[in-house]
Amino acid sequence: MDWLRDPQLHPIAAKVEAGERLSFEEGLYLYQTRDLNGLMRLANLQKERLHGDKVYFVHSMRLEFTNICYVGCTFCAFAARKGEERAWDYSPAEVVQEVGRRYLPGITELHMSSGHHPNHPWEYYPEMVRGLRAAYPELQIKAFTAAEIKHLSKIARKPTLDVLRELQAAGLAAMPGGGAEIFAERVRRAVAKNKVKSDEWLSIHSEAHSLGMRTNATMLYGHIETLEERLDHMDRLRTLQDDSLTRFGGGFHAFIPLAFQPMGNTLAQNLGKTEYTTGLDDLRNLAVARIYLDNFPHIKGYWVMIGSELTQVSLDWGVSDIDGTIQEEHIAHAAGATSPMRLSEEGLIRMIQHADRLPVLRDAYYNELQQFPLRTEAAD
Ligand code: V47
Repeated sequence: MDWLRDPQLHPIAAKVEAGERLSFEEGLYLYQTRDLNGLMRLANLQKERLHGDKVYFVHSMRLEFTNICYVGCTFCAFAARKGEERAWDYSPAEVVQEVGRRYLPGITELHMSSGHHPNHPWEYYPEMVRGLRAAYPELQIKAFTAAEIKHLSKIARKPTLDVLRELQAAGLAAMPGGGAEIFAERVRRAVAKNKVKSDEWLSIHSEAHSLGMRTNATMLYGHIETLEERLDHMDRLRTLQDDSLTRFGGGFHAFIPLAFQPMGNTLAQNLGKTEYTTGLDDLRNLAVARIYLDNFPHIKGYWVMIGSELTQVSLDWGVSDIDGTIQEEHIAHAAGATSPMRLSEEGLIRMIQHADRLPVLRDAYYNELQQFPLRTEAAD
């Protein structure tokens, strides 16, 4: 451990090397240490213990079937009111058409998350999933955040567990991790007061896990939250993941920190904030997550929000998954994301190879579909 410059990291490093769990205070210290190189190496140790040189990506398509939303989260620049010129709202048949417009052979994951539309009847949702499964049986549908599931349960006047069961029967494969924001109630009240509560978000994921569905978890950081609140968020997820692993044999696939995009939303305006998160804040956050969330298979570096260059660097900071090709994305781009709308499969492979890692194409269930070689001397 002579590579650690911060002596206070020594007991923490000893635990990481022994595969032991960190306490809350130890996790918090990872946010405070100035030995960033030491932090990076600890996160990489943990990542390599789980996955060796492998880095996963997916050939994917994103679709937001409506941006109409009545919730009013202050960080959101995506939502529109009904009747606004920039509002869109696809019928189930139009959703199938839109998928057709964006379709490329080889895409396996269809990731959908959208606004809380005030008027669609409950039947709209299972009909959409069934229509997609019939038209594109090769697509695995990862859709509906826990916030949307809560919204559907109100519309359907059914418990969230029944909503999940019926969507699963219609063909829903997995749930994305959106809508988590920050669980700490102080922050949630300020940024997402009309949306699913923290305990509800967690219990809906627990219900999905009980049905054998795998889900993801996100954390929206870089606005008004403290470092304790970031770690508290991860701590609640670690506890739920323990429970799901014990009771259902599986739970979350990936944790995805979402860097706050500061354009076109009232939260940024009220804070007078125009800066994006800094690169080292993004990297530190990923590293802390990799070390603290010892029961999560993957930490995802989300190139849409932190850019593809930093995502490539993040492969040394604990990241083992870089999401996918995406095709078209509107939530982050509405809020000022400067990344491209899509990346090619070749681009993702090259990004991983040039970090001297092994690219692995996965599907929405994290089945390994194909491995690509490590970079050779001759590769560009
Ligand atoms: O739920 C909204 C967030 C989420 C902003 O599960 C913002 O694999 C930053 O959940 N700045 C949607 N974030 C995206 C999402 C996601 C992304 C990638 C992978 C997965 C997965 C899930 O985006 C929303 C909200 O938390 N968001 N506005 C903003 N201004």
